[in-house]
Amino acid sequence: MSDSVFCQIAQAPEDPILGVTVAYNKDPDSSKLNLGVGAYRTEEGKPLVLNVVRQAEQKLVNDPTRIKEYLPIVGLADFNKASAKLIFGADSPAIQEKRVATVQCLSGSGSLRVGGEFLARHYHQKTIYIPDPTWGNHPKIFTFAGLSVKTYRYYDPSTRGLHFKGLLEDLGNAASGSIVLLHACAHNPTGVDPTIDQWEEIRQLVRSKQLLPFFDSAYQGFASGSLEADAKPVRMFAADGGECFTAQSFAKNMGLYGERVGALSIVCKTSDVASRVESQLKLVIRPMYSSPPLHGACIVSTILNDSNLYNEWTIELKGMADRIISMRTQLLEALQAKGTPGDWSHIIKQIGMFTFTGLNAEQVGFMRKEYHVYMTSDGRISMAGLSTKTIPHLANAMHAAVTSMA
Ligand code: KET
Repeated sequence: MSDSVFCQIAQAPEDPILGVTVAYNKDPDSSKLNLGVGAYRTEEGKPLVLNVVRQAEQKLVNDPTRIKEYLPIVGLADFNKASAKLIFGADSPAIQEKRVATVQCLSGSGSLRVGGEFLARHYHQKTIYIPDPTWGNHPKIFTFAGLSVKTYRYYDPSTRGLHFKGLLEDLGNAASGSIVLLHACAHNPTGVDPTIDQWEEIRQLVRSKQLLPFFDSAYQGFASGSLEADAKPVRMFAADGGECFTAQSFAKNMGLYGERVGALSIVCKTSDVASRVESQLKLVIRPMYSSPPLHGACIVSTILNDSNLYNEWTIELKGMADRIISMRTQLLEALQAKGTPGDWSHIIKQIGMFTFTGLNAEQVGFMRKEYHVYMTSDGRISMAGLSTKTIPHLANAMHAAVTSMA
């Protein structure tokens, strides 16, 4: 047999986030704990399919008129309309004036990728500013979409809070027209969000410098438990009449991770521009994956367009958010009870799925080796993967890491 044509190919490293699950799955230890990927678990440590999702699926299965034809390139119309309403608000002038172009995409990641490629083709500025730090896939998605990626200061390790001054300086120094990626809420990985007053300052700066805001909304409802409160920053930008991009994911807030359902919305200044933008989005999507998948969009659309299911969803969503918040208190209390050195109050100040612990890569490695606790090497833990039962194990591991490796 001759050598493979790929014999020179190098072994690629695992993904920094999804690779944590790969390593976790290989670990035979029964006390192992996966706090890597941001995926919700119940108190029993099990993945959760929301009750409303089960109901919506039942409705779909029981409806004999449902068919499996291709969706249009832009996806399911009812899903697109309802998604835009969810993020911009039912009374949004931009929606009423038909200034929003919404296309169904492959979850949040696909929405970012389609938005990025559209910008690379049609926007005069090719630079996108992303926060430092940010979700690890952002720089890759935008680079492969054809944009050039720069960072703006976001997090201050000394305060474990927002580097607001640095953020304003860096965006203030960005070339006019630059694209700015903003996490709509529950910033990943830091769990640090601007206050509403800070958002207003950011908005004024963005508009005065004619920067183009691109919101990544992967956690609507997960930060505060309220869909409305978590959408506030996006709505402030949409309300000023200026243009903005939003990538929405239903992976977390409906627990539809594997269904890959999300939406890209582009708010334009006129309905005429919005319809031309939509026509060009189709030219981005068609050669990439032709059209999006049907099932997840039908589930979301069924829930968003039925007031009973919608109300039930908000309750289930609040239940998930509240459980995460209670994990924060419990972890802080467990560390305090052990007298773990350091100030851990950031655990309850941070918001959303993650705590950015401040543990370094060496401590993270120690916790994996000695305690079988898995997390990303930047010290991020998924609070959604914890339960009352597993908190003592995590607190022991953190205590040991801090005291033995300080
Ligand atoms: N944006 C952010 C900020 C984000 O954290 C994720 C996922 C996504 C977009 C994409 O999600 P999608 O499933 O494409 O809708 N974050 C978690 C999972 C992952 O890395 O894929 C995580 O950070 O663990």
